[in-house]
Amino acid sequence: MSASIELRNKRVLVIGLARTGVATALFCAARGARVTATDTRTEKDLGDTIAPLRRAGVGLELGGHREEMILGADLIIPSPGVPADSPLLQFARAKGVTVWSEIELADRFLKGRLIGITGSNGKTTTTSLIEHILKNSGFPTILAGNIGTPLISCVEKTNENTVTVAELSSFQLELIEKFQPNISVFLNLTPDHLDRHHTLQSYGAAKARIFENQTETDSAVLNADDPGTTPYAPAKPQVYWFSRKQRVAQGAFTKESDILFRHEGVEEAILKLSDIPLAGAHNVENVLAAVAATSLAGARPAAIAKGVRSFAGVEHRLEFVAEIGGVRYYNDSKATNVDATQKALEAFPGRILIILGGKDKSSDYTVLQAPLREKAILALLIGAAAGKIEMQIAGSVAIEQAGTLERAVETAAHAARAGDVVLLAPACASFDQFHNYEHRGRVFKELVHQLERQATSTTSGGR
Ligand code: UMA
Ligand code: ADP
Repeated sequence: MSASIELRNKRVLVIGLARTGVATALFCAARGARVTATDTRTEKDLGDTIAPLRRAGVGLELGGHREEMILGADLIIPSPGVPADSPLLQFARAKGVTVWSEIELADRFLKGRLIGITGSNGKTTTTSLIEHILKNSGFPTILAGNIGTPLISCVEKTNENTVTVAELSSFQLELIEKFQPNISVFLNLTPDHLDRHHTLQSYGAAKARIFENQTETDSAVLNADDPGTTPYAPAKPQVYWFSRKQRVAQGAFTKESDILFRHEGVEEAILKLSDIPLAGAHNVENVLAAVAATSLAGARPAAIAKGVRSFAGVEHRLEFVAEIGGVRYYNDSKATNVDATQKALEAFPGRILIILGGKDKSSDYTVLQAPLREKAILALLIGAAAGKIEMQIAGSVAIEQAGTLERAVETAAHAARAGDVVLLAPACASFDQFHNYEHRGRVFKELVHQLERQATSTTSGGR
């Protein structure tokens, strides 16, 4: 945790009025700051969300941002959705105005300990698992951050005993100053959000800022098997590794059928690989990271093992939906980048009918050629990226241009036979056809449940 600051009478400008902005403006106003909040959306677009701000005396500038607002501010807190290199924020920096993300502000007020988790994929799963293990070990925990609850909205609930487990995105980490988790986890680095960060290097550097202010009394957990993250190993905090492939000097690793934690030369068996209830090697990595972080936080091996065994997974992440006529359906709608889709393909032995497509994020789908050739029997393409994907995976697997999710599920159900897997792991964002990935996942599940109902009624009707 970093040093607190006095907000009384500070002129704070909050940019963006969704979850982060509303929580931040209310927090600052409650501490006596003179808060102005601005959004490109109009009052009509924002609807009821701004009523509490008005009641708290927050000044509102809606329907756009003006440079004059910058000149009148001591501190600017943009929402994660506001690009850090936007002309407005560049202007603020040029004028010497402090620009912080909301996690920087929150960290100055949080009590207790903070565990921060970042990476390209697996953040939500690992953050949820760490919190689940610690809560079941008897620690008073809070789950927050990029997972959907702004860290700032949790500050009041913390005390000296609290362990706050926070998912952290590159958008949040790129605008920190003294943010300092007690335990940091950097899971992996693969291409994503290149529309915002432009290069993998600047995306990785933003994430690696999680270590920047940690000291010798803090711990950092990194993936020894991921060449994307190992170069970011920090000098100051105690470094712990996790690995599926090798014994590590300090940290968590697999040995035959066991997961062990090694600390100060002592190795302790924590659980069996067969205890992990989630599919896929990538989930073994998430469990290893969680074993390291929770061991460092003080959880006992038996409690960690119990926590892993009882973890139900998170909705829309390789989520089992139903088995119909021997065909298993999985919803991995959160596979919004190529790496996550590749991991989903690797999680099954073969004969996969995969639904791909949606809104492209300047991704390179040629990476999918090899796993598709090896594991898939049919790719059903949907959404705006379907044309690009077809060009980039051509020749690796049979392709069907399905257009919509409805058509893709229908076609897959006809083409699949007992033993096959129908997998929604689209490698794209959802915004071309859905509100978000949750919406896409829910629509998929409903379509599968419709098939299930039809199958049941056909079976019972035939009796
Ligand atoms: N806006 C402006 N000016 C701009 C840009 C946006 O006023 O130049 C306004 C928009 O009109 C809108 C608001 O800003 O009203 C949107 O802000 P936001 O997108 O930051 O929305 P929040 O609800 O505050 O959500 C953010 C995170 N969003 C993003 O990172 C894009 C949420 O992560 C996070 O859960 C939440 O804070 C709480 O911490 C979402 C996400 O997609 C789930 N994250 C990315 C990911 O996981 O891949 C990083
Ligand atoms: P994030 O919060 O980083 O987006 P999630 O846990 O929500 O991570 O998972 C996002 C997608 O990545 C899902 O498709 C999931 O199956 C996949 N995934 C989960 N863990 C990993 C991992 N360690 N490496 C690669 N992909 C992963």
